[in-house]
Amino acid sequence: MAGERHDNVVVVGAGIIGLASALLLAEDGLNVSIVAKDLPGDGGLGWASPHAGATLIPPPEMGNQEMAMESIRWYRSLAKSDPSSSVRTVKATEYFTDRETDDAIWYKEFVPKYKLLPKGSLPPGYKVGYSFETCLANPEVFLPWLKKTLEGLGVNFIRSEVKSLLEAKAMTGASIVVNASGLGAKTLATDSAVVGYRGQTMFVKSDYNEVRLINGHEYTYVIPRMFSGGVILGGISQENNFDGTVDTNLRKDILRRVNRMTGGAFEYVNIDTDVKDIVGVRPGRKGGIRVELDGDTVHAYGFKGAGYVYSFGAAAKVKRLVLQALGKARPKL
Ligand SMILES: Cc1cc2nc3c(=O)[nH]c(=O)nc-3n(C[C@H](O)[C@H](O)[C@H](O)COP(=O)(O)OP(=O)(O)OC[C@H]3O[C@@H](n4cnc5c(N)ncnc54)[C@H](O)[C@@H]3O)c2cc1C
Ligand SMILES: *[C@@H]1O[C@H](CO)[C@@H](O)[C@H](O)[C@H]1NC(C)=O
Ligand SMILES: CC(=O)N[C@H]1CO[C@H](CO)[C@@H](O)[C@@H]1O
Repeated sequence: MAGERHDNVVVVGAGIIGLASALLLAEDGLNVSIVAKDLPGDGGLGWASPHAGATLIPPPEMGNQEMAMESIRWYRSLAKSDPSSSVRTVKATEYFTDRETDDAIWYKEFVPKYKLLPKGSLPPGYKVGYSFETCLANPEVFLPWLKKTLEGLGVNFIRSEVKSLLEAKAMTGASIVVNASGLGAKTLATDSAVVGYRGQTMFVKSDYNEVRLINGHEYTYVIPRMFSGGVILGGISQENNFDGTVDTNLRKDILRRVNRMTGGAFEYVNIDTDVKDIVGVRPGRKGGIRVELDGDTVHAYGFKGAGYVYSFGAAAKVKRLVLQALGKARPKL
């Protein structure tokens, strides 16, 4: 253990990034508190994490590849050690309508069971498709599982909306603060590059048990939801739209796209009676993910549509930076 129990760290935010960071810090022996206005078990538009799919398909063009791989390895191991967390390995098929080859797909070398699909087998209009094995979680189970695990490690949860990171430090007597506030970073870190991307999906009953996704100018997916008897159908990404009301017209559009992708697997769905809508805003940042040490603050935000993909890799980096900051802060004997 590199940390010592008397080293106090406060994490602002109880989304997947704050929880993952808190877990790795607490496992390292640090005294961790979490201060957040939204906590596992809550819904609402104040945060993104409960509304996610949540599957681990890396954005093909984004950087931070080590971070994604480290995270996927962590989920893979949890899927084996504790299935009650809702984390599972799953077959995923990814399609593109706007690229000709899989040449630029960096993770084809990393993910197990990668297989390029013959062009002739693809749905009409699709140019590239491949399948591989990855992981998924049901946030409604996984976030409370993380909270319980953290409480078991002595992590203290405080429900509070703070006006500054300094306030969170003062509240807990912490020497280091982790900024994992998602869209809150816009005000807390006075970062005007923080941007919200509205998503809308729908839950439907189904025993469909694999992930399918179009990841290009069209954003369409099916993601199984463990322990719920159904799947999430999506989606959409609307920049700087914070509208929490359901756009009922989108249901029909999503269902049409999903049926095209799956060869009509969801034709039985009646959009007026069979769906439960989900709306959430993804916390993005122009310029990409920020995991950075800044004095006695470790920033960890800007994960947009891939917070689960990067979570435990980001948390590992947060931990390294916290230990680095503590090393600096410790008096030299
Ligand atoms: C429809 C949809 C589908 C998605 N699908 C996927 C997917 O399949 N795979 C994937 O990897 N990602 C997916 N995402 C993205 C993912 O949900 C986000 O990237 C992730 O949840 C971001 O986590 P976070 O911890 O940074 O922020 P959040 O989950 O937004 O958490 C922010 C935390 O900070 C707290 N906070 C903010 N301001 C303050 C303040 N002033 N004081 C105290 N607390 C504060 C909040 O209360 C909350 O606890 C999806 C998102 C949506 C909306
Ligand atoms: C952990 O930190 C809290 C303050 O957030 C403090 O009350 C508690 O005594 C600390 N525990 C240990 C073991 O140092
Ligand atoms: C307490 C603290 O260190 N807060 C910092 C959070 O991040 C912003 C932006 O980098 C800083 O301005 C704050 O000082």
